[in-house]
Amino acid sequence: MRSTAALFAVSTLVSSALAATYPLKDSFVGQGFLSGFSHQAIPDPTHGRVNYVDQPTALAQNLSFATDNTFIMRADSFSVVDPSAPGRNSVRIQSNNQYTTHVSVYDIRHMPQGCGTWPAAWELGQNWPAQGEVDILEGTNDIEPNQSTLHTSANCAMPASGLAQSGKAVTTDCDVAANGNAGCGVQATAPNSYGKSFNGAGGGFYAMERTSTFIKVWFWSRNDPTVPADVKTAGATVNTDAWGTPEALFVNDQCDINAHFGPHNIVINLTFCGDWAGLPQFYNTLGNCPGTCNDFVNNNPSAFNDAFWDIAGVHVYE
Ligand SMILES: *[C@@H]1O[C@H](CO)[C@@H](O)[C@H](O)[C@H]1NC(C)=O
Ligand SMILES: *[C@@H]1O[C@H](CO)[C@@H](O)[C@H](O)[C@H]1NC(C)=O
Ligand SMILES: CC(=O)N[C@H]1CO[C@H](CO)[C@@H](O)[C@@H]1O
Repeated sequence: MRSTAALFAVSTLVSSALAATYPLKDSFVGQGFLSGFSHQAIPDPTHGRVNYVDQPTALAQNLSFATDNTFIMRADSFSVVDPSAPGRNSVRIQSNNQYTTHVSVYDIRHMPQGCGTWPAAWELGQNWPAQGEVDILEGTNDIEPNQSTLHTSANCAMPASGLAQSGKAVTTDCDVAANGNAGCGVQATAPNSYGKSFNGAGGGFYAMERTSTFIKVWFWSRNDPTVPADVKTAGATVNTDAWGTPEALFVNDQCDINAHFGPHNIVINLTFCGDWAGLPQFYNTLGNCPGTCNDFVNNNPSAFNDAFWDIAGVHVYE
């Protein structure tokens, strides 16, 4: 009995250690974003005041800019937009590869800020909402929280409390048809996790681990002494067991994760106004922004000087 128990304990340890160690699959750095991702010149389904441009246009207007170690993508900050035009020029990129069980690490130096901005780093399937959506970093109008959210088809929910996460569950039904597509969201409590505070600290690291039984999101500010070494410097593997309590934990108690999440592409975008950022309670009240969102975006190009992503790298382990 004793030796069986000991053997069992050893094999459990070994398999859980293996389960949390992932080898590097794709590393996107600098010009790698021009070949590993596609610029998507598509309309915003959430009705943003945006005109996403294709890669040649983005490069010609310097809205996308790549060197060996930097990728920048941003809003047009030099044009007044005609009210009859679709919106302010901006960039949306989507990874060419898809991932199921994986870890993605986002090393971000600067995220878009300013009134009317709605930036997001997220992952989703080609068939929405059947294949699900994981919003890793998303917000509007410089309002600091910092929220991670799942959006799914019916019958997927999260417990309201009792999870091993440092953030706070704000909504629990992940079904896009419930609560006006609020999804199941967790607000971060970490300082500097969004907007001006994030940028003031030199940005930081977001990481997401997705398995068939859970989804976790972590955040570390740039100079946080607890940034794990394998997050700070991308290497051959990551070991998520050593990363501590995640900001957000989504579990499969009331949600069959395999059934609600298909193969995902990584998407990084910046839209303006629309169904979230443009609502008066977010734009005017919480965001403290003037007038109406669409007018502001049309008429104030220089207000978008800081509406850019500066990405040091996105690393995917599988
Ligand atoms: C851009 O990001 C926001 C936030 O996730 C999203 O709601 C919106 O639909 C996106 N726009 C496009 C075209 O993907
Ligand atoms: C394009 O943007 C980069 C990064 O902001 C900047 O360093 C560079 O000078 C810009 N190039 C031009 C031609 O404006
Ligand atoms: C830095 C920051 O704004 N953190 C916020 C994250 O979200 C929580 C919950 O809403 C806020 O209390 C924090 O201020």
